[in-house]
Amino acid sequence: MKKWLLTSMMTALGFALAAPAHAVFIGNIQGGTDFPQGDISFADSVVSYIPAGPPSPPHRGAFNALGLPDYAGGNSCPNQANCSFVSLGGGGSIILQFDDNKLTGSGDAALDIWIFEVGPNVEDTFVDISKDGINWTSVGKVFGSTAGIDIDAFGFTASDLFSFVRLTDDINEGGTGAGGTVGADIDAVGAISTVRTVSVPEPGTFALAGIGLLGLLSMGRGRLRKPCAKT
Ligand SMILES: [Ca+2]
Ligand SMILES: [Ca+2]
Ligand SMILES: [Ca+2]
Ligand SMILES: [Ca+2]
Repeated sequence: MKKWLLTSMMTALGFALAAPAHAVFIGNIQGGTDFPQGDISFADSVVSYIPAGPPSPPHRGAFNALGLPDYAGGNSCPNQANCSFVSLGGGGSIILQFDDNKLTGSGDAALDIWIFEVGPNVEDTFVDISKDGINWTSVGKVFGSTAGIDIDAFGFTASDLFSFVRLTDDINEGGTGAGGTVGADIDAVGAISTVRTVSVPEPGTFALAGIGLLGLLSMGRGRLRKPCAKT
């Protein structure tokens, strides 16, 4: 069976494909770190965004904190679509969710989560994590720029699975006055220690995939069957 066909069928049936075998360095022009699980490590959706201040409209695109870091040095964005970060404002906050992965501890003092805070001003950000989006635990703060936190230091282990991260600008640090990018500026959030999660297809999807698989196998058999020798 062709490899692409097998891959497509495995994906349709909800199997996880093998994770990268080695850590991949991922960062922006201000820094980064190795992410053993690659691209999936990053936050996938915005739960809430409560800017304070607030920053100017081009710097209020909460979606700019999702996915891979992409800050390249532009500090005054023309609009949200052409911006790489979201500004929280003095004391503002954002809650991000991991959809295809979960943040975990590492079982040691290695850093587990990395916050990409960007721009010329170093702006401290409080970090809280949650398994259910309701109960939160503070894991301290990052002191601006791109930086990581070891969540094992707060009593967690590799068996703790977190889906939510809340970032809150420290109103007593960094720029607090008026300005388009007041408060911490978030480009991306990545889970260094992470597990891949696999969505479970609906029962109907399994049935359809199974029928499709049987059909493909019978087609393959038909093509491979040797023609009967003429008598
Ligand atoms: Ca992800
Ligand atoms: Ca750790
Ligand atoms: Ca700022
Ligand atoms: Ca970004």
